[in-house]
Amino acid sequence: MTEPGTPSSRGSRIVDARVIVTCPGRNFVTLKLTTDDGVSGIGDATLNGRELAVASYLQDHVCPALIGRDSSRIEDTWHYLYKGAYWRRGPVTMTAIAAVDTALWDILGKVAGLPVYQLLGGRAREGVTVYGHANGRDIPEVVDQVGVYLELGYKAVRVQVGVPGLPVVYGVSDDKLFYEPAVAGAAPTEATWSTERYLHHVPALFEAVRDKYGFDVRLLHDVHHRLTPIEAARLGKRVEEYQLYWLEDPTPAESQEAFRLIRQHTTTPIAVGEVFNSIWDCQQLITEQLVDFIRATVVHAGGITHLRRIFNLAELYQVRSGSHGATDLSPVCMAAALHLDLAIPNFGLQEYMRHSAATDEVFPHGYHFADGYLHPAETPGLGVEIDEELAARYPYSAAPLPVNRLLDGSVHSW
Ligand code: KDG
Ligand code: MG
Repeated sequence: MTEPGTPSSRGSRIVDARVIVTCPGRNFVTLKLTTDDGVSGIGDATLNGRELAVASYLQDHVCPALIGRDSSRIEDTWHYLYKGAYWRRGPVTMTAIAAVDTALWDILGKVAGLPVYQLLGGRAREGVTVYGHANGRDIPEVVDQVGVYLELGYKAVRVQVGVPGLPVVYGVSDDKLFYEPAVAGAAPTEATWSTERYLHHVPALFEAVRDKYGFDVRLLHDVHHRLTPIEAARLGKRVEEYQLYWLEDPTPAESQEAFRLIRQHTTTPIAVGEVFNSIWDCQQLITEQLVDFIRATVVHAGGITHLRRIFNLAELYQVRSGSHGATDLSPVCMAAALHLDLAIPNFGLQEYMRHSAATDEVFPHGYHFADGYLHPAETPGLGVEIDEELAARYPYSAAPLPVNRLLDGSVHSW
């Protein structure tokens, strides 16, 4: 047996591990690893509203332990960080592990001279179907916005509408090609919510969009964890005739068995998982086929290595992927997601919210959109870099996510 670390089994050594925090319009945390061969790889470590917790976890606890490690031992490093910390799971830990894992895949691709998807088994499809976000203060505005996305070539569109009597509603903003819920300031802003008003209003949105555009476009909707299981069941049943591609996060998923009740009442497909950070968050959801799409993502679910494990389990139960891809997931995460999306057999759909021009400049990347699909770069590694000089010009600026309250003042899920 070859001893770990003997020359025949060895990749290059990590000699530098650095955390870069930048705010080109919104905060991003990036880990950059460099080897003794001068090869660098990057990983996204952004946890929206809690960025500095991950930066510190990496800087203070992970980076020192990475120096001298063999960069090719991706699986070993994953377990070294997961089991070695003793304290398992959780968004901060799993985002930090994800950043290391992603950077190591990037390095491996560069060393091999191959795009990462080739290392994952190669292309299982021609492109990654993505969905865009049509939103508006009222139904006619959303209907118009759906038209904008169809013109751009999108084959799937998420629709979100303002609710009469509620001043701010998740997913509805003046920005149309991207949406940023985190608001600059030390303390969170507050929103108000009425389930009754929402449930009364939202079915009319689907009716209007289907009336205008027919059934060729995939339609999605994000409930953003705001309903109880029986309310979600009612909504799913009510909108069945509009044939949604998925209804997202209908109820909080800490209790996985809650989804059984929704399932008993409706055939509307269910997607869940953007806040999941490990396979244990969705084991029951998958093995009991309580959902149709798993929306966990590279940056928050332990990197390419662990997310692939989740998708592999899901494949056994005909559950497809539907990875989260909002603007708070940096272009580094998006690039990594695309390589995985291209290679797994049970890909469903990928969220794609465009980044601002400033973000794209800080993270030059080779992935591109064409005719409803995203295509990863064909260059070795992930095909995304960070312009550190430019990044340094945008210092961190606190921006927490909002807190949500019912009309009587009770704190509700946001
Ligand atoms: O940071 C939170 C956002 O990423 C989230 O609110 C976006 O729900 C979201 C989605 O589906 O994109
Ligand atoms: Mg969502």
